[in-house]
This record gives sequence, structure tokens and C-alpha cells, in this order.
Amino acid sequence: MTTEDTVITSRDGRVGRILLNRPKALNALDLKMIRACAAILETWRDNPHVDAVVIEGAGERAFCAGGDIRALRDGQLSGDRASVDQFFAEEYALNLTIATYPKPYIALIDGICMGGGIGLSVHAPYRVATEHAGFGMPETAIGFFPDIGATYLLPRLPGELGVYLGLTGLRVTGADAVHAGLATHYTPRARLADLSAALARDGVAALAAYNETLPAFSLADHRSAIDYCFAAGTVAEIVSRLEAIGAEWAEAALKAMRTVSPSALHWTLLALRHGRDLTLKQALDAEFALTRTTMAHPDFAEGVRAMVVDKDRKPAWQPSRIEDVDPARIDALFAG
Ligand code: QUE
Repeated sequence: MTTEDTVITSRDGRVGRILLNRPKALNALDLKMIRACAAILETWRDNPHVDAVVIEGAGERAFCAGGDIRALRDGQLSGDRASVDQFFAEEYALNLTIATYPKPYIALIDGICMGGGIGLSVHAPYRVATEHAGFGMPETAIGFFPDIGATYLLPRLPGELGVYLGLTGLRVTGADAVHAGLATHYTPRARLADLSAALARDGVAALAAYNETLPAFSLADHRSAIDYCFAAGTVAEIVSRLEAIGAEWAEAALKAMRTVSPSALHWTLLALRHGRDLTLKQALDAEFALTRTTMAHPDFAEGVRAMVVDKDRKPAWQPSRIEDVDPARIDALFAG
């Protein structure tokens, strides 16, 4: 084990520890890291000395910002679909392993937790968020869709909160994540190291003593309006309901929706509605199929270029307006 390892695993008292250790890349997951997590979980599955697993991210900026989308874009553009498939197959298998793991799995989330980071945490029974946590599923901004089982998770959040988060890609705080059901416990950063040590000593019983009173849900006053707007059957109808609301939160949602890929809004809404009736395994399988069709659309390569590669934040979406998306083209992505 060296400090260059991008995943550092160790045993500490009653727990097995996983540290995502790529802080300069916001602990974004590459295939090697996914394999390291999957392998250690198999090792610990039947190890009688490991009562629980604790996963954390190195550094104060991120738990995990997502997946290695730059490599996925390169694979897609060079026609190396096998490498792209391999990444998603192993990432989604890890998501399912975490959801069904026979021992308590506790994610300590201090900093941003998006996309692939949500997949490493929210499927688990215990997710502790600090006041510096930021949860989001921003994939529409890169012309993709909320994957890693999010098509199962988001439709199960209260009301239409999950559709709101999945379409806009807006991030919520740690406290709001607990209110929304994305996190289960709220512990300030200043006490997180103590909690982590207490978990090694006492197992999950330690969580309660560090669970602090939640600040109010910042979306509480907008919950019913969010539910009304995002229950609409089409992206166009959601936009028109938001326009009619005229509140600040609705303007922010509209601004976000007008920035992200118009096509991605359409396929994300369909994927989230489909996911409502699926098991997690079925949703992950459907997402895998959807990676093949959505990534072949030019918006994926363009979105990753604009947001991650060149960072000009000026993607040229095709089409560029929500009303110009052809519904037949979106429906075709779900066929077969
Ligand atoms: C939207 C996204 C992602 C994003 C930016 C967006 C995403 C993702 C990353 C990311 C962050 C840090 C890295 C990295 C990728 O950025 O999913 O390789 O080091 O993983 O606007 O969906």
C-alpha cells in the first residue's frame, strides 16, 4: 500500500475502511478505483473481523465528484465501445453490490458527492452528510442522464423532488440531502474524524451520538410547487408550469434547464418515469442499455468537452432549444 494508491483500504478495529484517494480529481472514479472497491468488498464480505465498511473521500473538497467521463468520452469518440461498456458494467455491478451488501456500509460525505459518488453512497443504508456536503446528479449538463441507479433512486424521493434534481442537476446541501432522503445522518465536519474513530470502536451504534439536529429544509416552502411543476408529463409542460410560478426557485430551475442539454432533459424525464416501476437491478440494466444510445448522441461528447475538457461551459447542443427536440428520436433511444 502506498500513498499513490487511488483507493486506500485498511482494517481498523471493527471496520474495513475505503478511502477514495484522488483528491486533485475530486476523487472521481476510474475503472481501477471501481475494481479496487469491488475487490475489497468481496474480501470483507465473509471476513468475521469486519463488522462494517466505512467509505470516505480524501481532502475536504469532495467525497466523489463522479466518474471518469473524460475517458468515457475518449472511448466513445474513438469507437472503443468495449472499454466504455466495461466501465459501466463494473460501476453498476458495484452499485448493486453496495445496495445488497450483507454488512453495514457507511459513507461519510464531506464535500461534493455527484454522479458516481452518489452510486457509491446512496444505495447504502447509512450516509452521513456534513454542512460542507453537496449532493447532485448533474448529468443533463453533460448531455447524459442520471445513472448509477439514479433512475431507481430519484423517483423514490418524496414527491417530485427527484425529477427536479435529475432534470435541473441542481445541488443540495448536506442538511437538505437528509430532508430529501439522499442522506440519513447529519454530522458537522468538526466531529467527523471522531465519528469515524467511534465507528471503528463501536460499529454503527456510534452514528446516533453524532447525529445532530437538522437545519430546516431550504426547499420546504416550495415542496408543493415543485411537486406540481415536475409532475407534468413532458419537459415542455414542466417548463411552462415553472414559468407560470414566477418564484425565485422556479427561475433558478428554469435557468438550469435552459443551460443543460435539451435532448438530455427529454431522455432523463422518460428514464425517471420508467424507473419508478423497476427494481434497482432492472433500473441498472435499463441504464446500461441507455448509455449505449445516449452516448451516441453528439450532446454527450460535446457536453463533456464543454464542462470537463475545455471547461468553456459553452456547449453547442443539437438541437439547442427544448422545443426543437424530436420526441420520436427520444422514444427511439428506449426501443429494443
Ligand atoms: C456534469 C457531470 C459531471 C461533471 C461535470 C458536470 C460528472 C463528473 C465530473 C468530473 C469531475 C471531476 C473529475 C472528473 C469528472 O464532472 O459526472 O474526471 O476529475 O464525473 O457539469 O455529470
